[in-house]
Amino acid sequence: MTSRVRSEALFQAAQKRIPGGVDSPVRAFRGVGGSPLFIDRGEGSRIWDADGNEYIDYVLSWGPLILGHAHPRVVAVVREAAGRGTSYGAPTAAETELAELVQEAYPSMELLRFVNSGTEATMSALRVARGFTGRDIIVKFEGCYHGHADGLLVKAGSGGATLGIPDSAGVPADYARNTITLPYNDAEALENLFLREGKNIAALILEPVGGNMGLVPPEAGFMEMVRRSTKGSNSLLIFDEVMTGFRVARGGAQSLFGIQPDLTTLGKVIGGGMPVGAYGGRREVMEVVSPLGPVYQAGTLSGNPLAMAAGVETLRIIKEEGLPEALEDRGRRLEEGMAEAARRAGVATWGARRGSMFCTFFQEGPVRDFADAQRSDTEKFARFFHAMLERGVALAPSQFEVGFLSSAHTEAEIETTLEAAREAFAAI
Ligand code: HOZ
Repeated sequence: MTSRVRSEALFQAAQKRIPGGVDSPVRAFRGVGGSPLFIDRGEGSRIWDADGNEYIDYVLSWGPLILGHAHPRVVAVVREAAGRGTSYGAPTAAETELAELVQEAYPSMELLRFVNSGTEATMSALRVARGFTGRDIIVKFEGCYHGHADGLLVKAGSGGATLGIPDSAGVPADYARNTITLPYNDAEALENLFLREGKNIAALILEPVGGNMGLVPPEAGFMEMVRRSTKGSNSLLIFDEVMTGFRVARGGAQSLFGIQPDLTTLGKVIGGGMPVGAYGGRREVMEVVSPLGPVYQAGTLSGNPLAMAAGVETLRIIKEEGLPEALEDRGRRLEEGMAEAARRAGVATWGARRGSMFCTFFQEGPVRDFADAQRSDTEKFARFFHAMLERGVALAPSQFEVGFLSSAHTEAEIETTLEAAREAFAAI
C-alpha cells in the first residue's frame, strides 16, 4: 500500500482553514472516498505527490495542460513576463496576440474578451445574450456544467453530479426560474420547447460534447436541431467550449460539427495552465459589451500578462505540433485498450472519447444523457479509481468527469496505463 502520510497530514491541516480542505469541491475525493493527494510538482505527463509518489496524470489540472506539466517553453515565457511585472490593469500587446491566435482557430469569435475563468466567461456570455435579445430565459441541458454562476447551477454536472447536489443552495428561486433544462440529445423536447417558448428565450447554452457527466457526445442530427431551433426563434446559441476548445479539435466542437454558434466560451487550454477564460462571437452581438454598449463586464486581472504569455505560447505550440489531432492515435489506443481490459476481466463498461478527452462508464450503456450517466456503478468506479492510483495512474476522482491526454504522454506510458488497467479491472 502506497504511503500517503504527508498528503493526509496536509489534508488534516487544510480542513481546519479551508471548507472541506479544498478550493474546489471535485478535488476532495468525495466521489471515490479517501483523502486527496496533495501535489508537490508536475513535469510532462507526470505528477509527484507530497510523499514523493509518482503518477501518470490524466487529470492535467482538469484539462488545460494539453502540453503536459511545466512545458519548458511555457515556463520560460511566464518567467520572462513575471520579470516585467505581474499585472498592470492596462492593455498589453499580448491580449491582441492571444485574441488573434484564438480567432484564427475560432472564426465565429469575431470579437472576444478575456476574463479569468470559465465561469466568468459563461456568466458574461449569458449577460450579453440577455442584453442583446432583451429576453430573460436561458435553456441548458441536464448534466452540462457551465461553471458555478447563479442560474447555471441547475441540474448541473461536474461537482454537482459527483456530490449528488442537483441544485445549489443560495441560488434565488426567482433567478433559477429563468433557466429551463432539457435532457441532452433530446431533439424532440428541444424542438417543442422552442416552438412553444422560443420568442422568450435569450439563449441556449450547451457543451457541444458533454464533458461534465462523464463524456457524452451529441447524436447525429442533434447539433443541427440545436442550430435550427435557436435561429428560428432569434435566440442565441452559445457553445461552451471551455472544455472542448483545442481539445476535441483545434477549432473545437464547432469545427468538428460544422456549426457556427453566435457566442463561444473558452478557458482551460487557452491559458496554458494560468487562470483564464474568454467569451466572444458575432461582432454585432459583442458590440453590446461595455465600453461599446450597455452590457457591463469588467475585471482587475482580466487579460493578465502571465496568463496571456502562457496562452500565446501554448497556442503557438499547438499549431506547430498539429494538436490535438496529433494525439488521435494515442487516444484511440487508450480507448480500445481500456475496453479490451474491461472485457477480459468481465467488467461491464461503456467507453466514450472525442479527441484528447475520454471516459469509461461502469455500465453497459449506451450513455446518451445525464439520466443514463447516473446509472453507472459509481462504487465500482471508485474501486477502479483507487486500484489505478495504487498502480501509479491518476484519473479524475469522479465518474462524472473525463480524462485528458497531453502531447507529453508517450505510447509507452499508454501501454503502462493499460497494464495497470488490466490489473485494476481484475482486482475489482
Ligand atoms: N471545471 C472542471 C469541471 N469538469 C473541474 C474543475 C473544478 O470544478 O475544480
